[in-house]
Amino acid sequence: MAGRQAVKAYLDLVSQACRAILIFLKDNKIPHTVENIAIRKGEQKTPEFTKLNPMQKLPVLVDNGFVLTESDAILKYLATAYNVPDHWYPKLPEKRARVDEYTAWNHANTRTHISSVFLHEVGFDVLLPRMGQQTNPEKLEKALADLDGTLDKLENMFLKNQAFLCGDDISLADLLAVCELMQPLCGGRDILKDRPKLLSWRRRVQSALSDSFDEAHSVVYQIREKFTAKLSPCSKQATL
Ligand SMILES: N[C@@H](CCC(=O)N[C@@H](CS)C(=O)NCC(=O)O)C(=O)O
Repeated sequence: MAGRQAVKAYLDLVSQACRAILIFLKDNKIPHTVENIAIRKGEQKTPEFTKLNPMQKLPVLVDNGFVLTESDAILKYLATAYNVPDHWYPKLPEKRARVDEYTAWNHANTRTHISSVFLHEVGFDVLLPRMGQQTNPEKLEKALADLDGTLDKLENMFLKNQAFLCGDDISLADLLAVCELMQPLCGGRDILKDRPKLLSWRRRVQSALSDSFDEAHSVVYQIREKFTAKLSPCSKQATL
């Protein structure tokens, strides 16, 4: 848009929600700059960042002085304020409502259970030691069982026999979901490996997003390498 400044996104790509924002910006060629805020260093708690977002959380978007938090709101704002293809957040009320239906459900279901798996497998020890909690195998088992129920619903209630979660084309629902479902890969865990239907869906989403998907997830692949190398007995011998 003529005369409009590039939007500024405050992100840490370890966060699933932040990756979704970056992919959306890149895929839709929305002019943007990224301010990296490292959660593991507590940079979201500095006085300067707290002024921007008193909740001390990422992501945050600033567009011409308009400050917005919450990934769901940010994605819907960008899809509405910028000229992006309609499939992301369709204007037709019923189609739009399907996307809203998933994104409302996402927070208390996919996101909650994925975060729990990630934190109890990798997050507390490797990335967030300053939170003072430790990974807990029992809590991990419980989180995995809860996640299994969520994946059943994702498959049977949302995806059904469609190509994408809300129909024939990719939408914000797929973007938020796929970034969540990639998170346990940080610990070397592919939670979709025994779910062929969801695996095919992920492949479709990945190819619809092309390079922006892998660029945003490169940090996940790096953490996975470090984490699995740490667990492997061969790598232990190699470092002895
Ligand atoms: N509902 C918010 C969640 C925000 C959130 O919890 N962000 C995490 C990263 S995924 C964060 O900034 N955590 C830092 C902290 O809790 O100190 C959204 O979707 O944007």
